[in-house]
Formats: sequence, C-alpha cells, structure tokens
Amino acid sequence: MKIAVVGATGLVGSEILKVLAERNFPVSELIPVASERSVGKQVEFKGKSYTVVGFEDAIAAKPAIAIFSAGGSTSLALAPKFAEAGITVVDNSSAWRMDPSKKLVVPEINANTLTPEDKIIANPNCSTIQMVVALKPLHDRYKIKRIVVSTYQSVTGTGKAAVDQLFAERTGKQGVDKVYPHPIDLNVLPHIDSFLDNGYTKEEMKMVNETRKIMGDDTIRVTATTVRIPTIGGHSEAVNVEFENEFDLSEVVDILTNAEGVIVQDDPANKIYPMPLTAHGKDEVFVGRIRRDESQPKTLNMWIVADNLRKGAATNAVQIAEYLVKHNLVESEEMVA
Ligand code: 2RA
Repeated sequence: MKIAVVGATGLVGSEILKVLAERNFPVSELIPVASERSVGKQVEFKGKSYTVVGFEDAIAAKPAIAIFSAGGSTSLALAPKFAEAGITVVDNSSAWRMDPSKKLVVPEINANTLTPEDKIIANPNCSTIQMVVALKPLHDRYKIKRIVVSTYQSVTGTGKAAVDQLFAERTGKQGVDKVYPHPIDLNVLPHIDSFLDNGYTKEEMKMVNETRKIMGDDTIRVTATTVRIPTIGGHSEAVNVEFENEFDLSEVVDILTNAEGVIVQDDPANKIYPMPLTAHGKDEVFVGRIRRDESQPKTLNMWIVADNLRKGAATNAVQIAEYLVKHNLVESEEMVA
C-alpha cells in the first residue's frame, strides 16, 4: 500500500517512519512529503533512502493513506485536497479534532466507528490520548463523574527546536533560537500552547473537550493544568478521578492490567512506577501509583506516563492506519488491481 507521510522531516514525522517500519506496516511505496524548504532532502525508511516531495506530487502519486504531522494551518489547507483525491488523511494536528463531522480516534476506544466515508480522521492531542486509554475501561465499569489532571509534559511535544533550546541551556551553547518565553532547563512552565480568555491554555481545554468527544460522554467534567518540564522521554500525568459508582481497588488494578494498550507498573515497595525515562520508545501507556483518594468517596488517584511522540502521536496514527487497512476502509489502487 502506498503511504504518504506529510511532515516527514519533523520529530513526529520521523517517529511515524520508525513506527511504520517496526510494526511492519504493509508499505509498498513510501512518499515522504514536506514543505518547500525540505523538498529534495532524503529520509531513511527500512534501510532505503527516499526523496522528500511536495504536496502536489504527493497527491498525484495517489497514496491510499496520508499521515499528516505538519501543523494545523497546513492541515486545514491541504487535508481536504488529499481527501478530495480519495486519499484517507490521518491528521495529527488540532485542526479537525473538534469538527463535529470528523472522528477523533484512539483505536483502543473508538476505531470501530470508522467507515470508508471518513476521509479526514483526527488523531487526538498527546496528553489526552494517554489519559483516555487508561480511563476508558474504568469509565465503562464505574462511570466517571469528574477528572482533575495535572500534566508534566516533555519538551519533545513542542518539537525539535524545543529540544535544542533545552540542550543549549544545559550546555551553554549560544545562538540557539528560544521557543519558550522563559528558560526550560532547571525550570517548570505552567504554560502549554496559548492562553485563552477563560484563563486556561489551549492545551488544557484540549484535555477537557477531546476527552468528552473520545469517550462519547459530554457529562464528564474535566479540569486540567498542563505544565512543561525539562524531560524528553514522555508526558506524565497526575490524575484524580471521581466515579459515579463505588470501586474495589484490586478490581481497578485488574481492569487496568487487562486493558488494551495499558501496562500497570505499580509496586511502590520496590520503587516501581512509570517514568518518562522508562516509557521512552514504548508504544504502551504506563499506569502506577494507583490509590484511593482518602479525602473523598469513590475517588481514585493514579499516575499515567506515555511516550508522547509514540502513543501520543505516531503510534496512535499508525494504529488508525492499521485499522483502516485491516477493515478495508481505504481506496487502494493495489487492492483494486
Ligand atoms: C505538547 N500537546 O506537548 C503538545 C503536542 N501536541 O505541547
């Protein structure tokens, strides 16, 4: 199957190439796509070099699926053009996530809603994905009333320039562009994406609105504080969840242990709990510090960590693509032939 990766030279784009290769996605031809200034560059895929092409050439090549990770404005402008050509777009930006005509998909939760008519499919925000993967099975069993979440997010979520800023500050390297308004090394910024009139950031409101849309339940109340920290391996989240129904703690652990895409790492006596350092490069969502909130009934505390470039972006997008192929939901010239 012909696959285009739009934004192939970025941090998420290169992770998508890695994940496609590792998972042995059936790629008959890879079409790496990027903006004008990267056209002609080479990217590596499964030991072969591919030349980056522009958008028009990519559409003309008619891939079955285009995985986009090129930012919201590129996606708004170009995803419809790909879709009109019959190419199914899996989009990593925030452009289409809250559009009522587009599905917002985490495969473990709602890939079964996809149909061949879904030509632009939205991949949720990284911090939302890891939280809902862990919470949906608990919602199904106990019904969530309210979520209070604080995040500890990796600089990789901002992109390559942010990783460069962190290491430049650490090593004293001069002349590196700053993408954050303050130093990030040895610091913590309670500020991800831009501030809105209600005092929250866009990242915080993504967690509120996307969680409800993916879970298919607008009654869930969510409040979030999203924070950037100087790590690179993944995003961490302290999550407090209040349920409608009483729960048994050992049953909660059982549900999470059996949940698709979740690995429980919860053995405080042996100092075992999820960390970005150990989640780095993995496709699963790691859950630990599972304990009752003793200040209020029917309420649970947990700690959720995942590699934001993997399950939070590339892996989730590739899993959507895998589902589309498996269920024959895309137009592929090769399959028709
Ligand atoms: C971040 N949520 O970590 C973003 C990435 N999409 O900033």
